[in-house]
Amino acid sequence: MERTFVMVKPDGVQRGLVGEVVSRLERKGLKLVGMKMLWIKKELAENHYAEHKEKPFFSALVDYITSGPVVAMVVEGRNAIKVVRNLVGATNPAEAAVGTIRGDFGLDVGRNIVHASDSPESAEREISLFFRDDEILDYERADEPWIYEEK
Ligand code: D4T
Repeated sequence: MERTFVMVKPDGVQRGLVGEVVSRLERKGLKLVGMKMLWIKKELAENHYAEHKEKPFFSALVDYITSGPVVAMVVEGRNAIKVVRNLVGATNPAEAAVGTIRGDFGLDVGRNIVHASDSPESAEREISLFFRDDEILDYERADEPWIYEEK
């Protein structure tokens, strides 16, 4: 099983899409093992997006992600990192496939609704930026035998 970090960004919260995003993850069979609402401070935003520090869109990106509350999640499942990236869709919602979250709900790369980790390294880094160990819960979902043929 793999864990990944997912976040409904301020535009997703303001547009009432939290339930839609969570629902798509749950219906896929992925398990929520951590969840919180928070208002990201500048320092955490700069840390989270450190890889983009030199990019021209960096300060707009930090302003956007700190502009309102977000919902942060840890999501678990087989191949969760890749599976969630596929559910989320391409970075630019205008180009994201129909059926993905960004493809169905967005138009602008600077308002792309949701974040998801893109590798095991970034998942580990991002989970530890947003969650303490005791905020991530270990439990079985009742439908797991109906989602996975083998454990
Ligand atoms: P995040 O990290 O937000 O899930 O998005 P992605 O993983 O899909 O994409 P990314 O890291 O390449 O970009 C991070 C973030 O920057 C915004 N962005 C990106 C932007 O505003 N203008 C741009 O030209 C690019 C490439 C969107 C996502």
